[in-house]
Amino acid sequence: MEKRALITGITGQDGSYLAELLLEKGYKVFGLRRRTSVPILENIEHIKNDIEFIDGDLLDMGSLINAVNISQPDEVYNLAAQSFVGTSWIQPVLTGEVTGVGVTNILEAVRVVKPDARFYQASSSEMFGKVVETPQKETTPFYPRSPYGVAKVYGHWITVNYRESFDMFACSGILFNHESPRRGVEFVTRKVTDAAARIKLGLQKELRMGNLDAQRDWGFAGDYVKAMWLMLQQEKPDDYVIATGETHTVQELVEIAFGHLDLNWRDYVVIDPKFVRPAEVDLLLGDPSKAKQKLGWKLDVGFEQLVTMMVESDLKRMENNR
Ligand code: NAP
Ligand code: F7E
Repeated sequence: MEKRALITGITGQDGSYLAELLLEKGYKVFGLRRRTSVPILENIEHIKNDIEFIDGDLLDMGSLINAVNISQPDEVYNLAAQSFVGTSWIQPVLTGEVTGVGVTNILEAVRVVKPDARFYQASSSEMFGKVVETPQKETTPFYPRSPYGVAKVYGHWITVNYRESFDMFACSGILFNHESPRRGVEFVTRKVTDAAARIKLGLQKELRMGNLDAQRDWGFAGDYVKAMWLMLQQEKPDDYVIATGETHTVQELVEIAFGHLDLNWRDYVVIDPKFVRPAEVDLLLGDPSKAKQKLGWKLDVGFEQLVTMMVESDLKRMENNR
């Protein structure tokens, strides 16, 4: 029988790749969508006619009950969040409500309406923050460094708690940074690839950046949504770290992106304190051994391939718009 999935955050980067994956697998896909004055469907324009949208918001419990009721899902993927770390210092309460308590809202809707649905929570390597061990794995204690990280720790533990309290099939995927041409332009990878393309085409003169020494474990979003699906196909619910097992500095990212377009990044990058965070996560490096062994998950796209893919995509988009 056709499987049914409800995705919150379907208009975001991961929602779009996950929807593609589930449609390819023959799922009936429902997407929770917030009301906006103009539709933001850029990431899912190509598949929008295959998705059944349900209006709702993680802050509005009634709308979530309605969404679970209409979709009667076998699987629920909670990808919705205020997901930008920088904004979480400017809107800490909203971030706590959406990214943290919002998880309880959707878990409650599932518990009340369709308790046998399998549930995926989009947890984050930001929970490790000021890391207490390297590499970070499922057993590494959390030490979040931003209101976003703090909210994600709440979301993680409430997911574990619903699994233990109500015997729900609830999984928490602790995903390290993952990127793609569909990444929001304020995140560092896309900010850099977009700027490099603009500078190459003479549309921008400089790139203002924050801390170039931060290190991240960056993978490709298309590979990471496969891990989300795999978690919900197992016999038992569990938590998994999803990462590449490699770390790179922001400076390396800049070098590769500009170098790919034969530009010397030092001629264009300006450090601007505005982009330096009140508390930084200096180093993230994940250990994906458990996911590789238990889920059979593997990566297809490496770091350099990811960055050049994003540069090429931004360049093409800008050339087409000229
Ligand atoms: P994203 O592109 O920022 O997408 C976030 C989605 O959440 C958007 O569809 C957004 O809708 C929706 N949303 C925001 N507030 C909402 C609300 N109050 N009610 C309902 N929907 C709301 O994020 P992403 O990169 O795809 O990440 C997906 C999830 O994984 C997020 O929970 C993020 O925190 C988490 N995560 C991401 C990474 C990563 O590296 N990408 C790593 C670990 C964890 P609009 O389009 O209407 O704004
Ligand atoms: O920053 C540094 C910045 O904003 C990466 C989200 O998806 O991944 C993401 O969170 C690093 C940080 O992502 C700029 O200080 C330097 O050290 O791309 P980012 P993030 O904060 O790691 C995790 C796993 C999530 O869960 C989140 O949802 O880059 N950096 N200069 C800069 N960052 C930005 N954005 N802009 C700069 O100019």
